Amino acid sequence: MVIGRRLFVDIMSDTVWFLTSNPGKLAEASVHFAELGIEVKCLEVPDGAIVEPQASDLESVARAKIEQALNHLPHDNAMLLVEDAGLFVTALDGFPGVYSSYAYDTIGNQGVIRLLEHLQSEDPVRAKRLRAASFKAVSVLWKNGEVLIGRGECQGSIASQIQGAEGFGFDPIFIPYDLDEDGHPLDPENLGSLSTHGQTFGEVGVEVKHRFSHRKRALDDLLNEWQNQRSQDGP
Ligand code: ITT
Repeated sequence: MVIGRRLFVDIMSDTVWFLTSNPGKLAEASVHFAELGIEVKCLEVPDGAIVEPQASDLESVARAKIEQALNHLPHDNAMLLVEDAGLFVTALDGFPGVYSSYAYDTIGNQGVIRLLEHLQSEDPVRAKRLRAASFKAVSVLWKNGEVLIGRGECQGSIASQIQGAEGFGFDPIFIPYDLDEDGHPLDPENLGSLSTHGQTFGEVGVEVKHRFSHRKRALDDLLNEWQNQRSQDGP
């Protein structure tokens, strides 16, 4: 569902404060909100002010961060955005998942590739299935005490080597599955109307990544959620 700018501005002020230490996430959220005429600013907090809990799901982490960040908003009507994301590799039972930051900082992209070294095939479709993974994101938006939650996923596979220097984090090892014209991911044996043609997110750049992105999907889901609530509440 496309949310029009007027409807969006109706619920939003023209600035969203994003609590993140990751400039790549900030840049991607900015692309999304710019389409709606909304500016995204980074919410600066003192060092150590936010403690990321060790939780078993992305939503709990994002909610805990919202609670802690509220005190740092510039004014009472400000809107706060928090997002927690991770890479879930099927053959590793979803690892690194909620441990993605830790895994990225310790074993890095090369380490993930090493963990999947034994999963190879001459057949490219089978190789993609063996190395299947998805990015998941949960976005939480706080506005005047109301909390909206959106979830997004991007399915794909892990490349056999690091490719590209665009983006951030696991982008250089993640190849998204093609999408059909409705934006749904296709099985790897099918060609879609939207494709990176085997390139990783690290090769295609932020604008192309955005069209597949778990981050964009989570934000779209959040806004749809808000609209559903509004229609249930009535005029
Ligand atoms: P925050 O301050 O917003 O928490 P972060 O970098 O810790 O920033 P996450 O916890 O959401 O962000 O992400 C966990 C890890 O997954 C981290 O190493 C990210 O670089 C990586 N990651 C998240 N989204 C990604 C994406 O879209 N592309 C590549 N890597 C991503």
